[in-house]
Amino acid sequence: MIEEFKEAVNKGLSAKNKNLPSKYFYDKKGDALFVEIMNLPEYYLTRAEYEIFKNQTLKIITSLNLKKDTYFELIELGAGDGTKTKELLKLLDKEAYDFDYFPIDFSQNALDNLDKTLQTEIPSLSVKTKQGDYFKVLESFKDSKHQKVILFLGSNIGNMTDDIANVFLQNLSASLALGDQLFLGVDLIKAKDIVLTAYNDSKGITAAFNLNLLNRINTELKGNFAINTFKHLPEYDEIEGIAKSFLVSTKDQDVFVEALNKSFHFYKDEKIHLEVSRKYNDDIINSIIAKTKFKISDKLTDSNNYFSNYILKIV
Ligand code: AVJ
Repeated sequence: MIEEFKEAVNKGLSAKNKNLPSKYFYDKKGDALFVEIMNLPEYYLTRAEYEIFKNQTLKIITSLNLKKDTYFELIELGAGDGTKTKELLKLLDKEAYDFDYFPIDFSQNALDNLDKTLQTEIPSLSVKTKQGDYFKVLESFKDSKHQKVILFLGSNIGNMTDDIANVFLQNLSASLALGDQLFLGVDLIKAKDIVLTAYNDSKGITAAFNLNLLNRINTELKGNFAINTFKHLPEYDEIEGIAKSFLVSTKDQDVFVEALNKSFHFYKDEKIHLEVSRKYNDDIINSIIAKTKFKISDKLTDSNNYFSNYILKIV
């Protein structure tokens, strides 16, 4: 893991257009900052998707065409704390649907916590946690002939460029069978002021979340970034529907990273690109599933029209 991080930092900071991958945001401090982000008034995504799970729970079940007498596997990629999913799990359990819930996560700790809360809140639910890489874990389902519903929520897919999302969905589609479904949560393309504010909150939590990556380089790779000489800069192109986060060097400077035995020059106003947060509509969803066996079969949207859960079915 540390070798992979080292490689990524070297490659990203040596590039002409400097960049650092957003997947490294999530260390212990980053996880805690992301929880704070989800509770920010400006960060509408989590609340919008929760509203769908809370207010349209029955509609989720009917849209997925679930039947009480047909066993299915409910598999969640990156389950987190399960706040949204719990609304669905409670109703499925109450109505005696025949299924097992398989939360998949890299973090065994996250899975243990989820398992514990589910055992107390929904004691009769069958939970089978799976730790590891999404595709390695999905491999292990290949021999099962049961109907599958995959949950991939939170617009987490938005951190992938469309090319990468395309490959991701091709791989996912290849590991599924006819009739299997993907329940995909995505943030929708909307006005610039709403999106930009979500990534530029007044308390500076999102800034700290981005700057934490420089902290990680300092502590894990013995870097000497002067954190206060970099500023958070979010951008959003309303036409293409992509939000991007950058850190900008406020002065001309060199940064030394001991683990790489290398220094990196930053000129004043030079940007490091950290994150893409793609926003979607039907056309973009159709374009990223074009080379897969998925077809849009339904979608649910919150009352503000901010966020959608698409049901993509293998046909
Ligand atoms: C968890 C990837 C959906 O892109 O909106 C929140 C992460 N970044 N604020 C997003 C994030 C800045 C978030 N995702």
